[in-house]
Parts: sequence; structure tokens; C-alpha cells
Amino acid sequence: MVRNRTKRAFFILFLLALTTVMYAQRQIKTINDRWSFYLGECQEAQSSCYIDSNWIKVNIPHTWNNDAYQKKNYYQGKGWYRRHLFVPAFWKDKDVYLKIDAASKWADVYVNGEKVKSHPGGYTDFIIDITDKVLYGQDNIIAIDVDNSRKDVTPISADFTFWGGVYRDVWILTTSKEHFAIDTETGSDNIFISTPDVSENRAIVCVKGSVTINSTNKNRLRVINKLYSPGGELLQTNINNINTKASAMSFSCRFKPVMRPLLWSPENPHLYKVETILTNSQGQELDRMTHNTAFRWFSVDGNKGFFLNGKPYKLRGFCRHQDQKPVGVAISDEMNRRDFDMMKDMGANFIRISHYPQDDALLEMCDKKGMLVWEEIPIVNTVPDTPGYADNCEFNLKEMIRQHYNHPSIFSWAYMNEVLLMTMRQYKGKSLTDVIQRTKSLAHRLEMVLEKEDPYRKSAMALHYEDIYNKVGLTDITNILGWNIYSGWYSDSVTDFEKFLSYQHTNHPTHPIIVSEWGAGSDIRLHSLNPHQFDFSSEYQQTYIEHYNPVIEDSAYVCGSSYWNFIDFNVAGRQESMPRTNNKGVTYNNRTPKDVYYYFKSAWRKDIPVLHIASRDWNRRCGIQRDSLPVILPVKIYTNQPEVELFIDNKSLGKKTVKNYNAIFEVPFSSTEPLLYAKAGDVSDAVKIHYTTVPYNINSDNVDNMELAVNVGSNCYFTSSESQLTWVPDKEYTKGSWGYIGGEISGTQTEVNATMETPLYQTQRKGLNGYRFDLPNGEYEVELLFSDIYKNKEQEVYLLNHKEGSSISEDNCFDISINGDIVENRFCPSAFSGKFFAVKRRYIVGTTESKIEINFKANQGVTFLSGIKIRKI
Ligand code: L9D
Ligand code: CA
Repeated sequence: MVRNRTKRAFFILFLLALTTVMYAQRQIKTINDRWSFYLGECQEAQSSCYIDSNWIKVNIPHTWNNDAYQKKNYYQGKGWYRRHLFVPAFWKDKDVYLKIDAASKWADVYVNGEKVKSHPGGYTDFIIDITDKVLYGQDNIIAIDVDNSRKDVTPISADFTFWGGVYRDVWILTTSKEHFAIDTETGSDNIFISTPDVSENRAIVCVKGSVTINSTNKNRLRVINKLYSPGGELLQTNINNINTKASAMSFSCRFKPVMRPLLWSPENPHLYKVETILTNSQGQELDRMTHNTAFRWFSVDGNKGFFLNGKPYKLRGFCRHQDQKPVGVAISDEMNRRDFDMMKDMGANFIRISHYPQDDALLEMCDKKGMLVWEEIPIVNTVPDTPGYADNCEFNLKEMIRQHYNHPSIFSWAYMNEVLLMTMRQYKGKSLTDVIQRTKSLAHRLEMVLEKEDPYRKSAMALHYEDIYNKVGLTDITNILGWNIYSGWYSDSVTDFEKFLSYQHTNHPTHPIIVSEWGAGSDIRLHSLNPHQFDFSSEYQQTYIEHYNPVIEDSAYVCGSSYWNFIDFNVAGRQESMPRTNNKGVTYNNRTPKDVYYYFKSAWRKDIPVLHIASRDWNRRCGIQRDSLPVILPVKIYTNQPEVELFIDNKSLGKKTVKNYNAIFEVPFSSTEPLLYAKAGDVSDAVKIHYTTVPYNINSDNVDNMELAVNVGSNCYFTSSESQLTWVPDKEYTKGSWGYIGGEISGTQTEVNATMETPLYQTQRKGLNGYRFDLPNGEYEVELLFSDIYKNKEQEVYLLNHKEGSSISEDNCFDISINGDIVENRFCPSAFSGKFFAVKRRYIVGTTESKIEINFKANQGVTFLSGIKIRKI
């Protein structure tokens, strides 16, 4: 009975399917839910992966590398995904495909235990024909074995985390038996739309594709291509008959010229639409694909820069990494679109999709809302001789081009980033010559792929700022040279930026240049009235950016630039002020804009007025109070208006002329919650500041509520994200005040363990004799912060100006006395926990001498101090 009923139900379903589904062409749907995941190898029968309870339930997008937020040596190895897939019986009349948008870095896919595909590459998709692999009307098991440790798949060395997992969508695609061919080799949708000839007067569209027939039906088939205007009007119809007897059932269609086409640009992203329809001889539709296309052309010139649609056009934009805490790279389409919108909001017209192909959701936005694109494959730092590596690079390049070919926003394909950086450090002599030779031959090989696959786009590679690339002939290969320049950050000073550029231009005037990277880090906890290179203050990042941008704008030969990076991104191996984070972003990792976001917005948006009080990053301010007058602190305004007025607590501070999109006001701070209000023409902005003070001269009037915390050895204010306490910059002791006695500034970029307040400990005074506070008599709490950083440590490769201390490998030990009493005898801060470890000690001291003076006397090695805090109790 029951059986019969199901049978009948099936039969009805089947009928329904016949009538409504049969000609309803392809269906595509995600199967991101109901996956089980196991971390580790699953080879031997004894493996714990054979115990079901060792698997966890997950959704895709997924990455297993949450550990990249915690530690340097994040897990690189295998992870298994497994899912049941019920394949309905009526799919027997269909072809069935599995599409995986990204599995990093290598994937082996199994259907019911049989391996159906191996895929190298963590940033491109792949499609598997599983028509003959699945059981119809039954449950099937799909398993994906992913490995993010492969050394034959690029990238193998780079300044970002190689997240493991299936971190983009997984789809099931079904088609009728006659359909447009699916590209199971390189994962594209296999219809290629080009615009080989475009001008203001006329434009040509060509469509290429092929058809698959997996039935005995040898009736005639037809391909109908329809071209629609941006307004949706049908412009042309083109019909191809398919010779179903031929082995390669390909078609190609060339539309008649479109006269006076609406040109595409980031400002006016007019999209035409191509519909490609497959029908049988009765005109019944079997398959249908829709693509956008656009009319635009570009050229590059060593002297005149970049041209879009025949006019000079400055590329203004960002490089973009994709991760966001806590999900890593397992980000949603919405998050991709949000990133696009933010870049567009700043007025960017260009994105360097670095260092690897990214989600279609992003590219879709670039086409629709307008942004020019450079996209690349991740060959970073060096080219190894690992067997298979070069082949996999070539394959990934082909995949990227074919998969993203139909995005008209893309003007450049790129394939190498700073490939001589590690090379130059790791190899010498003959072996260096060999690597360079290998690198060049790979570049030539990839260049040939580009020419063959897509003659309409420009090739590019990004180089680090060394002339070596010219010397070895790597700069003569691509159409565009990207220079990644960090003068004033990792080395030199900011003005070496323009020197380097003009040197390159003068010596190689035919090379079109994009500044493919430039950037400086910033940490929201660090601020300075006197910013220094590499201090990670927001203010230094601002200074750096305000210097570079006008140079790029004013150098006509520079095509434009992509600032590094749109976001603060995760690099498990990076240390610096925020371990695991490269903080050069113009937004924080959670995408909150940094103040400097509004510098870009002010510089790039011409269509709307922009005004921003650049004190969101620095909204907890601390003044060092010298007398009873308000403390004067600078407040910066970013705006594209010519003049701006600033008010504090409704009191005008007058108007200022804006230069380079900013104006700085000297603002008197006195109230604890001052309201800043800025106005320029019709736009205004307001922000409340949290204001506190510490005394310059400690006396009976100010001592009671004082908590004077000093960031010893630093020019920066440091506000703890945990306690919100601000540690003020250090200064030398002067009579009646407080400060250090003797020693020199020193520091490290290496991570300090056991603290969240890393930068406090990374900056210090070395060799100091003492620290003194002149103050009223009474009882005080004194806290001293240490971290022994003075030893040889293997240098982190990317810390180009890694500043280490001396090279004593033993503990450094010293006596500490307070007002003459020894409080520590032969104190060795690293004795128990080792070097680069945060150590804090607190002392309760009474004084009757109107001062507290702490003295340090070395027993072994050097004295040092990272921070000091004093409060009355
Ligand atoms: C390089 C820089 C970047 C790094 C990039 C790389 C940096 N060294 O993240 O991947 O291309 O911030 O150090 O130019
Ligand atoms: Ca310090």
C-alpha cells in the first residue's frame, strides 16, 4: 500500500517534471548546507575519521583556519568534507554537474567512494560531470579531501594566510541532455563574449561557445544569440545552425556593428546583455545563458599613462584581500558586495584583485557599478622548482582568464608579485642565476598563455622597488609594470617615492607604470603629535598617504595606483604592533573606516561634498596638563571643500583654507566630553571626544585622581583596547616634572607574549639609569613594565626594517631601587618566561622626599624599561 502510494507520487512528480521541467533548461542551486567536516588525514582504516562523532556539522563557505587568528603556525594539512546528496530519479534525463567555487589549495573529490576529480589551486572554481557517477533515485555521498599544505600549488610563500577549506559556494547544476557545453577542464561557463573592435562610432560583439549532446537525438539544433541595449531593448538576433554530426559542435556569432554605442566606464557603467539560447528544430528551448557585455577600450603609454575609451584616465583604487574576522576567507557574497560599495564610496575607479582571483560576486559589482579591474594569480616572492609548480601556475592562469573572461570591467591579467624578493635573499651566485632564469621562462610561458587566451587585455606583473627587475630583463615582458613602493615605510623616506618613480620613468620611458602597491600601517591604539616612520600611529599613516597621493596624481606618466590595502588583513606569521595582522588598511578588518578613508574620499569624490573630522580613530584624547589653561591639541579635517570652520563646544575656532584635502586646527581642550563640529558650505560633521589629562607637574591639586601611565621609549600615546587607559609618550626628566634619566630609545617588531598591549612592550628605553617623578609626599603605587628583547632572533623575512637590539643571548639582569631602597636584586625579566615576554611588577611606596625615583643598575647585559605607571593611593 505504502509502496504503491509512493510510486504514484513519483509518477505524478515525473509527469510534472516532464511538462514543466523538460524544457526549463538548466537549474543551478547551492548545496552549501548539510556538510560534515573532519580535520586531518583520513587514510588508514584505524583513523579516527571513521568514527562519525569526530566529524562536525558545518556550512559552506567554511575554513578550518580559525587558528590563524591565534598563532603563527596555523594548521596546514588536510581537511575532509562529506555530504549526502539525494539524486531524484527524474534527473536521469539530465546531465548533472558539481561546481565548487573554491577549495584551498588542492582538492580531491569523490562520489560514492570513487575519485572523480583532482583540482590544484585555491582561488579558482572547478566543475565535475557526475552524470555517470551518481545513483538515481538514491542517496549519494560526496566527499572532498582538501589540502592547504601543497608545495606544488601556488602560493607557497606570501604575506597572507593560506586558509584551508571549501570557502566559496558549492553548486549542483543540471541541464537537459542537449546543452551548452560545460567546461570541466577549466571551470568556465564556456561562452566567451568579446568586443574585438570598439570605437565611439561602432562596436562589434562576438560570441563563442559550443554545444554538448548526450542523447541519441541527432536532430538539428539552433543557437540564437540576442543582443540587448542597456535599456533592455532587443537590438539584434543572430541565429546559428549547429551541425550535430560534427564532432566539435561549436558556434561563433558576430553581431552586426552597434552604431554609436553607449560606452562603459566606472562613471557610466552601461551594460549590454547577450542572451544565448539553444533550441531544437521545433523551436523548443533546451538551454539558455545570459551575460553582460560592455563597450570600452583601453591603452597604456609609458609617457601618458592609462587611457580609457581614448581619453587619459587616472586609475585610483585599492588592492583587496578578502578575509574578515572571525570567519577568515569564508565570507558571504554580501560581504564581497559591501567591500565593493565601500571602495566605490571612496570614489575608487580601480581595484587590484590581489594576490589571487576572488569571488564572482565582487566582479559582478565591478561590471555593474563600475570599477576597472586588474586580477592576478598568486605567484608571490619566488618561483620554486617544485615539480608541477609551473604547470599548475599556467593552469591557474588559464582558469582565471576563462572563468572571468566575460567581465568587461577587467582590463588586465597579472601573474607575478615581487618574485625576486625572497629569491634575492635566498640565493647567491649560480643558483641565483638559475632561479632568475626559471622565473623569466615561467613569465614568458604565462605571457604566451595570455596572448593566446585573451589578446584584448593587458598583461601585468608587480615588482618590489628594486632595479634588479630591469637588470635581469623581467620588465620587458608584460604590457604594464606594477611597482610596489614602500619608501618612508620599510625604508628610506617618503620623498624617495617620487625619486624612485622618476628614476624608473627616465631610464625606461616606454614602460607604462602603475603603482601597484604603496602603504603604511596603523594601529588605532597608537597616536602621535610627532609621528615617525614605522611607529604604527594613525598619524604617520595619514602623513604617508597625504604625501604619496599628490605625487601619483601629478605624475602624468603614472597610470594610477592601488593602495595596499583596502583592509587590515590576516597574516598568521606577521608580528609588529598587532600580531597576525597587516594593518595597512584604510578600513579595519571589520570594515570600520579609518579616518584616512576620508582622505581618499575627499580626494576622489568630485560629485558630492565630503567633510570628516579625522578624530574617530583618536576619540580618546589625553592632554599633558602644564598649567591651568586648556591643552592645545591638533584636530585634522578631511574635506574636498576649499575652506572649513571648526567649533568646539559651540565656540568657533575660525576658518581654515584646505590644502591637499585637509586642514589642521589647534584646538583647546578642557571639558571631558567636548563636541567638535565642523562645517564647510552645506556639509557638516560632528564628533564627541573623550578627554582626560595627566599632569606635567604633579602637585596636591592634581595628584589624587592621577593615574600617570607612560609609554616608555615611545613618541606615541597608547590607549589600551581593554582598559581604555592612555599611556602618554615618554619624555626626559626635568625638575619639577617627571621622565626618564639616561639611556636610549630602542624597540622591536617581534611579538611580545602574554600581553594584549603589545606596542607598549615593543618600545622601550635601553640602558637607562632611572625614572623620576617629583610629587607630593604620600603613598603611591608604582608599576614597571618590561620585556627582554635583547637577543639574536631569526629575522622575519617581511620585516624589511626589523629593528633588533643587541645580541646578548643570556638574560639581562639589573638591580632596581626606589628612593634608594633596593626592591629588586639581580632582577632578570626573562629569567622565567624567556625573551619577548611581558613582565609587570607593582610596588607600594611611601615618600617623604617629594619625589619617587626608580634607579636601575645593570649586573649583566643592559637595563631597560617598557612602561611605567604611577598613582596615589
Ligand atoms: C608586498 C608588501 C606587502 C605585502 C604584499 C606584498 C606588505 N611587502 O602584504 O603581499 O606584495 O604589507 O608588506 O608588496
Ligand atoms: Ca613602551
